[in-house]
Amino acid sequence: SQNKILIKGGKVVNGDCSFLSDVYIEDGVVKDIGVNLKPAKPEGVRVIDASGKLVIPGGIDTHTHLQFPFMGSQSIDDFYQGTKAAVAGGTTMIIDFAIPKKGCSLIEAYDTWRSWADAKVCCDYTLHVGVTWWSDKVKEEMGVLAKEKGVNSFKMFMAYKDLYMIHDTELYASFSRCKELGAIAMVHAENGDLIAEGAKKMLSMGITGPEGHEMCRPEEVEAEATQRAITIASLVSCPLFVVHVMSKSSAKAIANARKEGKVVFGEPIAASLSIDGTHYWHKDWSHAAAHVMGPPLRPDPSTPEHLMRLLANGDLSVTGTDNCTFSTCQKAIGKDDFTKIPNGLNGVEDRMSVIWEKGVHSGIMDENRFVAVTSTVAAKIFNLYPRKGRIAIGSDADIVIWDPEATRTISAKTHHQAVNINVFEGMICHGVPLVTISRGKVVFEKGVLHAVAGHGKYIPRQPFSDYVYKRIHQRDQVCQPVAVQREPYKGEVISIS
Ligand code: DUC
Ligand code: ZN
Ligand code: ZN
Ligand code: ZN
Repeated sequence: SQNKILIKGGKVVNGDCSFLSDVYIEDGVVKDIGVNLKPAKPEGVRVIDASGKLVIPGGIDTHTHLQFPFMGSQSIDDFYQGTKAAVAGGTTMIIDFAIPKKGCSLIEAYDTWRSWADAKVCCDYTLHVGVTWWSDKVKEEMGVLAKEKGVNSFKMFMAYKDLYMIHDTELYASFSRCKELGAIAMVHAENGDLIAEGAKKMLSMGITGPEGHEMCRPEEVEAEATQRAITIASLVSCPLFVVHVMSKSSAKAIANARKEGKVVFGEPIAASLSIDGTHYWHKDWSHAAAHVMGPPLRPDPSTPEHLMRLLANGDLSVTGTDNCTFSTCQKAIGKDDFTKIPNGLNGVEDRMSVIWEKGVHSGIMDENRFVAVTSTVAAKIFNLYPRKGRIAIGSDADIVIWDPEATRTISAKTHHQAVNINVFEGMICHGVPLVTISRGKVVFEKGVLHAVAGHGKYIPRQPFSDYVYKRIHQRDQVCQPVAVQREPYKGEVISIS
């Protein structure tokens, strides 16, 4: 099959600049960039005309849960369906989460997720690993994962009591360990104790529908946990990544921390940037339930545009989706009790178009910031750059030919995902992927998928020094605290027992 491709006449758009140029690809890698490129041996070279179009680094979705066993179900888009949908939408890399149950081995979770994903993925992927409990063994396993398995990001849950939640002591220990290993700490920032109390209260008031899901955990519950995570990370000087930023108040905590020079990154998701939480009050239960995710979308209708503006100005850094899809019949376990509805919604296919429409077409950000927030900054934070996240000589040929003016209407009837509902249903988006190239192969073209299970590869990542995280964040060095040198106390010690 085709391993030499010449993309002619397009505008190359990177996270920091755009220029008219051809791009020549061979054996999965960008070999040359320049005007009027002529391959030395033109035979066997496929030429793709990109005139009038943008040539962008493939999207990196920093947050998916494919075939995730969760809340008595398993998310319905598996690593094949999910990555097939990804490439149809212009995303060429996903970062999923290997999440052990409390008391279980992190390395076993990592191996399990690898065994699910490796044979199925249609594009490259890598894994964050969850820290859902704490012990010496967990600490040691984090070291093995970082040093031998290419994992430089660990996710801690401040919610999902009894299932994944850890408390401040364990957060402090796990953040310290991340710091030691040159890894980044990620948090699901919501106060799980307060959610449990709020849920009990809603149910006791007879509120059992999806609206209870939002009302039991208003945005201050997200903001409080976000602020607490920032405080803990700051005490141990660990870089922090706040996943799925859903609210103005959580975003504000992140923006403030960044202004103080703290290394904190915020990840709004496709859904929080484009739709609001009023759907939880929809009369059709299946419609309302389709939007149930943790943390919830916010009812304040000005939230999506607000988050988009913060993303444009650099207060927020990257975009994921939290793609974790459950069909209506899976969600229906919770038809009489919102606390049992499996949490999660779609996005892996639609993120790029949704952000183009709501971010670029609407005039909030330019094409370079679009590439930065959909690909480049993620590649930098997770140490994949410039292999990923940039069109440059030597980079992986994960490339999308993007039509900024064409439109498509998002619908569950035409999407490539397994799930039966699409939370972006009916949204008309400017910005359409025409051709998606993964590892130098055309995997999607003019609406037709050529994706092959197992084509993608696991991409290991190396730890970073502090300095690099600081550079990414443009942070100055902070002073290390030092103990006061003093005479030991020799007097009497009185204690009561
Ligand atoms: N939130 C979701 O909605 N789904 C998966 C896990 C999570 O934190
Ligand atoms: Zn989460
Ligand atoms: Zn609705
Ligand atoms: Zn998630």
